[in-house]
Amino acid sequence: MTVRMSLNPDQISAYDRDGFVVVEDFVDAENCDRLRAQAEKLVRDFDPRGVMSIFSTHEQTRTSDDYFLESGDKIRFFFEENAFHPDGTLRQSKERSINKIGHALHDLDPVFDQFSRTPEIKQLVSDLGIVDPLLLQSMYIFKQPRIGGEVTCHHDATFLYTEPLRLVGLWFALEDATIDNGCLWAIPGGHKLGLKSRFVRAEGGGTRFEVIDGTPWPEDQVQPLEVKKGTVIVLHGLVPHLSRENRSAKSRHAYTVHVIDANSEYPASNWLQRSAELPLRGF
Ligand SMILES: O=C(O)CCC(=O)C(=O)O
Repeated sequence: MTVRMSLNPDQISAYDRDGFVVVEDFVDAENCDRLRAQAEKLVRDFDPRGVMSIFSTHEQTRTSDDYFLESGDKIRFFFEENAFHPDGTLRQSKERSINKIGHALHDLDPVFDQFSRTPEIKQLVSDLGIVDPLLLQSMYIFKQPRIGGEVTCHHDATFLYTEPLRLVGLWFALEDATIDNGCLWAIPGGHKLGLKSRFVRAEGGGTRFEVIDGTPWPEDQVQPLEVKKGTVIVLHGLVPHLSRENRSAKSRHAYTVHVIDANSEYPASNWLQRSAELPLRGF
């Protein structure tokens, strides 16, 4: 079987220049909806009692959260920061409270596995120089109406570092993403600024940020990436990006997969680890 180039030369140049490329109509509506339905089913089957892990990109929460730390080879559910009353009960329905599901959907759920391992995606990451791909992590991000939390400016290499760095992020819009409902924003060319920090496992347990370059991001250069359902935004591991709160009445569902190269070393100090029972796989 021959598989067409997934990216044309202009798109590859844009990725090299900007650190990201927006590819419209990469996924058809039916496949977007199939993923949404499967995420809905996973949430329906999830019993939230006992799980008080509130996801936040603010470091204190992440640092203390074992539920998060052990999620690299599991399907786990993380709540919006504002999901709970002070007494620990949910402010609104479970379905409207979850921030994201992560981080091994692509290996443990058959629908996500199939979606994540198409010849088109394989070709796309190959077009970007990933020689021996491994699917490292996946996330289903809800960006709930009204309470969808902010994701502060970061690059993915902070969390998923490899040596040398070979990391491509794929962000699939499962619904239209607009400024109003919390689309991605990125700094074009910001991947050339180098690695800012690493999020690593701390020696005594928990995690810490190892700062490499403490200068702030040039956030005045950030640009909104408003995209239609079915678009994939391809992100270089070093490109700075963020998303703002969703205060609108519309959700903004997205699915992300991060791919690394088996020829690069994946450090044991990275926060995200797997047990030997579920080794990383390619396509
Ligand atoms: O989907 C979002 O709002 C942000 C996702 C993101 O930045 C990430 O997963 O690295």
